[in-house]
Amino acid sequence: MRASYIFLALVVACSASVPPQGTTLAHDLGRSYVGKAQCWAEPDGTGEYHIFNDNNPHLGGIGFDNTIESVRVTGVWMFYNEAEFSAHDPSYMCYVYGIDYFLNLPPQCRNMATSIRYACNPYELNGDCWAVYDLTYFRGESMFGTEDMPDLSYLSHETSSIILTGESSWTFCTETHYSGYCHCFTPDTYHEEQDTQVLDLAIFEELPQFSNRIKSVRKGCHSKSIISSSSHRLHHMHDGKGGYGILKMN
Ligand SMILES: [Ca+2]
Ligand SMILES: [Ca+2]
Repeated sequence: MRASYIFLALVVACSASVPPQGTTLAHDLGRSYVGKAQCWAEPDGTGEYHIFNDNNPHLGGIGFDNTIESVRVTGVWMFYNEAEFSAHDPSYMCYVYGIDYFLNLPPQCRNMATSIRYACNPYELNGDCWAVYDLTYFRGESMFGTEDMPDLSYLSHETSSIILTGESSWTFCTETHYSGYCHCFTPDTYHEEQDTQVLDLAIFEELPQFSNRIKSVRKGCHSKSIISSSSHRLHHMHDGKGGYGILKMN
């Protein structure tokens, strides 16, 4: 699988009162995380907080369930109403992205998160990367990669949402080894700059024509069929350093 990495559901958290724990994997791999989310239990960056560098499928395990109200993020972070990166009708899934971007969460996202997950490559902020999810709205199983992958069988070919970071387009195909019907997805949704850091991002929270049909992904644009980011977000806010989206389950 070379430079493609399957998301590991690591619990990596530290708090004001507990020394950092669980960061050894990054060191073991000779890498360090660039993705970061500081999450507070109260608005305006007040109250108890935890700093996350990687996914946490059960915030209740650190006594931090249904309480996050403000965040400061680098990278793309997903906040789910339920454990294991899940959310069901009538609840919400929220994403926040940016570079050292502070946000008081909007009402639908406050005191809601039960699991959180980072999107794409946690070791490189704007590396060319694709992430696929087996459910819409970035729920369920996930994997990401930084190179071609001729067979997305890890997700049982059930990709239903996609996030891209970096500047490269990626071509997703309905058959393995880049055959079948292929469509070019471009990271053109948001572009953030902060000092010398850049974050390019594309959000495809649904794949109406291709859900559960994608079987391979190849770097670059190898199709005349260009897929634009969908516009089904209930609400989205964007400013110079980052932004957020609110997705209502249905
Ligand atoms: Ca709270
Ligand atoms: Ca919840």
